[in-house]
Amino acid sequence: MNDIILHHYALSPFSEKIRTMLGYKQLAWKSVTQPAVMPKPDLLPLTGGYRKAPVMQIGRDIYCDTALMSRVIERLQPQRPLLSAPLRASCAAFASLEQTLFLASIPVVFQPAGMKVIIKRLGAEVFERFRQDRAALFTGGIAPWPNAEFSKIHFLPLINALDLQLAAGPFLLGEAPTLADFICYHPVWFVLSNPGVAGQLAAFKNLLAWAERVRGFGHGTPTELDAADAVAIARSTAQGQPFDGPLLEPEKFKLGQTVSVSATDYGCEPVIGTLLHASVFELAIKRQDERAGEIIVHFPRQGFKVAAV
Ligand SMILES: N[C@@H](CCC(=O)N[C@@H](CS)C(=O)NCC(=O)O)C(=O)O
Repeated sequence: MNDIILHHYALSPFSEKIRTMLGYKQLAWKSVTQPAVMPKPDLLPLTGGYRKAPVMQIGRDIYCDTALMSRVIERLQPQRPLLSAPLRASCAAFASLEQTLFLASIPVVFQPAGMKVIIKRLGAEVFERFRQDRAALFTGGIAPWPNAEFSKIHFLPLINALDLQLAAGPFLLGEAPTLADFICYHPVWFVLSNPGVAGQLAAFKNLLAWAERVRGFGHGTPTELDAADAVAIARSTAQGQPFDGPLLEPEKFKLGQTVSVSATDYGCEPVIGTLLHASVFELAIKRQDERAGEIIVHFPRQGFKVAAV
């Protein structure tokens, strides 16, 4: 099975980044709704511990982090390119802004008026679990839990810069969308999709028109898939996906060695397996899971660390 399977949940901004990219690429995909908080009993057998959303699956290959998913989507559907060579560094520059913009959007949404909407959507009990879950998510990594002060000094100045740049053209880097648009869209979507706080972006007319354009790409053609069926698909797929980029053995680690790979920012649960590939783009490890069978888990090289086990 070579279908794209996206493990995600409706409220997740990074998931919206990938859903919208799948829309722009006009792709069909399978949609698995995962919990917004731990435990995630049908996700962890696939990832081996990585718990963030979204996660992309193709057969027994599991892709963690939207930076890597974007590259895979571009490989699977090269038409309507998002990463053309002359704009690579510009997209990389936007990628380095992504976390600041995303983290700065959180306190905006979690102001009392926005929180009211979220509590209504999640229910008070899940919301309380959500709060505790997110406090745990931000322990052990280098990214601090974003507070109102962080948001104040970053969110509106960045939004204002995007708005000014969007006066020059329909998309951030010109006439056609690029990865930069999807990188910046999801934190804006997070605020705009919450009626309690959406009005705070009302003055940014170019940004609003652009967000409407990106929203118009839709989500492609998703079909619901049960989480347990996704695990069964992994188990029954023998064929693997290609690795991304030429081998570039990390200094201290040899292919075939048992390693742990973990994010460095937040949600840093280590995933342990045998190192299969290491390039400038990705780290891939093989692991064996009781339910899912032999799984290949892929991580971007940037933002992840490898340690010997
Ligand atoms: N760098 C990651 C960030 C993903 C991320 O922060 N996702 C949030 C949801 S939007 C998350 O995982 N929150 C905790 C959870 O859903 O369990 C990526 O690009 O995929």
